[in-house]
Amino acid sequence: MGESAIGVIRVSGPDAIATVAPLLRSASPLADFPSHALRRVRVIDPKSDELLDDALCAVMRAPRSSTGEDVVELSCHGSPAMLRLLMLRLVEHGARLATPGEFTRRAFLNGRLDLAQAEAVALLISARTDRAVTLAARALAGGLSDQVRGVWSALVDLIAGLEVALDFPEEQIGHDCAPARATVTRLRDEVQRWLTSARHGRVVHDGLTIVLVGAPNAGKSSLLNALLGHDRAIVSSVAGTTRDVVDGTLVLDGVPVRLLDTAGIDVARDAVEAEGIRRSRRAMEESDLLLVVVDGSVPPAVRVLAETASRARVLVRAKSDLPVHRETAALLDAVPASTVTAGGLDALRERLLREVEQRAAAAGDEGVIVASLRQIGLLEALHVALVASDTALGDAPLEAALVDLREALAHAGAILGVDVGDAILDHIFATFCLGK
Ligand SMILES: Nc1nc2c(ncn2[C@@H]2O[C@H](COP(=O)(O)OP(=O)(O)O)[C@@H](O)[C@H]2O)c(=O)[nH]1
Ligand SMILES: [Mg+2]
Repeated sequence: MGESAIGVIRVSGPDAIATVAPLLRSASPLADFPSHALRRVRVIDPKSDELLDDALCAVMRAPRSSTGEDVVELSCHGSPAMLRLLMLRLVEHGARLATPGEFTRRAFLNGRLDLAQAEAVALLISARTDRAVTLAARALAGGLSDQVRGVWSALVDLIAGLEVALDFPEEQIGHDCAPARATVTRLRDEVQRWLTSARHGRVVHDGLTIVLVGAPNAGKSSLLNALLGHDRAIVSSVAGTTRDVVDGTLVLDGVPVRLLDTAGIDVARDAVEAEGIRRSRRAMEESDLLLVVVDGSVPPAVRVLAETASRARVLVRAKSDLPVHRETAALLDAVPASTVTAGGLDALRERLLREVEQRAAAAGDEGVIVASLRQIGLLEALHVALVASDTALGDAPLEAALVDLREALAHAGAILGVDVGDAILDHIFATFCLGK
């Protein structure tokens, strides 16, 4: 809590109106307020009858509220002391503090949002770039839910059909696995596509970490400053100037990219430098991409090149304004750049942009979805179950395929937060009226 223009207190539950009413003085009683309309109220301390604030109040009646319950929202002035006093009085009148995420949880339990949408609320709040906001807003509007619900109902149809074929063989319904298998193959490929795009979406939301590595004095700190557009790291001709990890963030193609400057990974000359090098190595391990900086005016840093060879990396031949050393010039895939003349910096930014696109897909890509880690885990499990169902429908007995299909259904249902047992039964009895 901090000082702000407005501080909103939200009370939700069947007794919300009765709980808030004793704190308000208004032209008509709170219980008579029309739903979804703002009214000016005076807020008082019911203990002392002292005036506390001049505020706006809205009543949103169940079930047409964000939680599906009666909700009262007070927009007060943003004084932490006054808001704390109001909260205290509300608790004395029967309210309790909400647990983290409780409003969204109630919205889910009361059927206002499915689980995928409820999780999108958290993604929207934590989005750091325009692009991450767009993806989360799409998920909140039900983008992922609609897609998963499509798979879910296709699976219910399939399972229901196959169950009936198994349970009532005398009805001569029979079963031909070929159409069922074609459907499962289609679903499997569809889920595979979502997984790819959800992984892209995750990168858009979480961002990427790029670590600058290279020998001392190679020009790493100068490059960090040039890429960030301001002096973040200290640049000096004294090797070993940068001892701790320094970072800055830039946005490439709507993706937050964290750039880390390190001490480098050369042999340490003292204890502090050794610690710096240890931190550089840890940063390298946790990064998505290495920006390997090689001083073009001296023989190549063999050690650095060897140590980073197996990692995703972009090579930069720094100090390209100076005469190139013969051996370093042989590093053909290195992007030449100079922080003195700014030559090559645009090409380097372009190159980084392509690396980001590879991991996050290009901005404006309609297909990208953002999902929580839980949802990605479930999509992976759903995909595995669909692959198994697909194989089982090809050669295993129908019972075996049904086990895999039910598992797939459970994973799809878990994404949406649906209880699947009853749904299948409902569907069987609704669409297959066998009169038995
Ligand atoms: N000529 C030239 N000198 C550079 C360039 N970039 C950095 N330097 C110099 O190289 C030295 C080391 O730079 P620094 O960024 O501190 O390297 P670091 O140790 O890898 O972080 C400093 O004296 C810089 O002024 C460049 O593009 N051209
Ligand atoms: Mg440095």
